[in-house]
Amino acid sequence: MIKLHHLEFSRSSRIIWLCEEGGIEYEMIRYARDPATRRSPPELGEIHRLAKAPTVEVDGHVMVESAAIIEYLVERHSDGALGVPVDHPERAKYLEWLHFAEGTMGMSFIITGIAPMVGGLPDLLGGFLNAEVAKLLDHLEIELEGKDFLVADKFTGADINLHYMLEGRAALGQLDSRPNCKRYFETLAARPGYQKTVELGGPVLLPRPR
Ligand SMILES: N[C@@H](CCC(=O)N[C@@H](CS)C(=O)NCC(=O)O)C(=O)O
Repeated sequence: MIKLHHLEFSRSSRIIWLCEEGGIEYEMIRYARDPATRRSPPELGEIHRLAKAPTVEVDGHVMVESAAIIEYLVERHSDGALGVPVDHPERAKYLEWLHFAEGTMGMSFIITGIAPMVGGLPDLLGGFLNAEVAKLLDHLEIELEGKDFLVADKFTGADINLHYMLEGRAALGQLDSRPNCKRYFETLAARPGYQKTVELGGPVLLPRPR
């Protein structure tokens, strides 16, 4: 049985969602964020020195890094339905999107998502990162034209990984001018698996200060 270390308001919601939709049995251990620093608590650091969420104990390993965890659990602990087989014509595209969320998207999306909560960004850096976010969302908007899912005409782990990155964008109203991104975000959020995730793990985003 997999042990999922879940931090409230965090990326580890992705793994709840994956397990719920992929029929993967898991035990969840919950952690609260430090109310002042918003960091993970020291107890999570006892499981893995980075104290990051998600952290998963599986097959004798302690794994961090959402995309790696998704790939491993889909291949080793499910029937593979949430992945794309190695010989599928869209396998390369699946891997690209699975890793895109934390790779190319991660830095600008996370920093501009946190910025309003910590007093904003200096103009030069804000300008650079906001332009980057706009470019990446425009790219996604084109990719999603006429599609319900990123790849292979089905819901996959790549959708789960990317959806987390859109949570902050939706909260900032940045999907409103991008109909394909908005439709995609809302359609995935309406899935029973996502609803169950929020029910079990709580809201995905930290509440925003008023
Ligand atoms: N690239 C990693 C990022 C992991 C990460 O930064 N997780 C955040 C939660 S969203 C975290 O653990 N923050 C608490 C902390 O670092 O103290 C992944 O995709 O799993």
